[in-house]
Amino acid sequence: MSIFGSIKFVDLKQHNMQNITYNLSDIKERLHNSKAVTVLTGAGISAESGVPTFRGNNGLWKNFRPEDLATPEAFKSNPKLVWEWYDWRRRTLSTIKPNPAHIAIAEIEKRVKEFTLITQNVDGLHQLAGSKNVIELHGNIWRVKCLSCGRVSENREAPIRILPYCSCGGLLRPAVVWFGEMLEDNNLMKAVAAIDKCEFMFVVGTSGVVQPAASLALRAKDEGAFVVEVNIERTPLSASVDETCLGKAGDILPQLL
Ligand code: BV8
Ligand code: ZN
Repeated sequence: MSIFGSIKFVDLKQHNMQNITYNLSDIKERLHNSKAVTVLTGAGISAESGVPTFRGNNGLWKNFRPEDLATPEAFKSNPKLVWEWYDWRRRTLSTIKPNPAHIAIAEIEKRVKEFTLITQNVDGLHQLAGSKNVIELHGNIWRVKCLSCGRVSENREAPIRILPYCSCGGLLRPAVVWFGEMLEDNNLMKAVAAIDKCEFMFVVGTSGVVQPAASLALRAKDEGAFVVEVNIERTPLSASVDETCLGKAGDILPQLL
């Protein structure tokens, strides 16, 4: 049975923890005393690099509905439109650099005994910033997968020929996880294992809408970790975490070093 079955999608309502307000120095102290740290990031951590988020007012989805583009059905019915959207994102990304938030997370990894970064982002900016132990829950926009032979390869062409084909003649798709698609089991297993053993977790720049990623934050809380959310606004996770630091990730995270 896939790991999926074992991930309980926790009902947010169960978690109406009172927010205990901690100041940054207390968070810093807890972080530095933690042996195992996990970070979950979403599109908000790349916002200050200039990558549009998914649900913000300049969000990627503003002009499209997720079901229009990021689904296997959409790709099947209109691969050209879906590739035009990904090509536009790849071209935007090819001029973009990691921001201080990405860099701070890569620095924290160097200072912590056991560190796991779980990202929902497909932009590869964490690796560019120097993060090593990265689980890309939703895949990576710079990898492509052949629909015929299944080969996954790196492809950094920007612009990419539309439509792109594999050397075997098969049509290529972005190697990302679309809505309605299963996450790769081993990614999810690694993420859950890291969550279950961590003492401290950051949840940075995610609206907490997409599952099963959002549930990972609640699972960490259930397993006794101290969970700190960093976001410019409150989210459905805010009522369940120990602390929500309201502000830009690029301002808050570097202060923890
Ligand atoms: C699946 C890749 C099994 C493609 C993406 C319950 C259980 C299981 C499934 C579901 C469920 N409920 C619903 C589902 C279905 C679905 C889902 O979650 N739907 C949502 C919309 C309700 N989930 C799935 O389909 C997943 N698969 O469950 O398979 C299965 C299959 C069939 C049937 C049953 C079960 C697959 C989901 C993966 C989808 N792929 N991306 C691509 O990128 O093109 S998701 C996409 O959304 C991105 O990865 C993105 O990262 C992710 C989440 O969004 P966020 O990262 O949170 O971004 P967002 O814009 O929403 O928020 C940004 C946040 O940053 C905001 O809060 C903002 O305030 C903040 N911010 C902005 N600036 C800053 C900042 N914070 C700090 N500093 C700043 N400067
Ligand atoms: Zn092929």
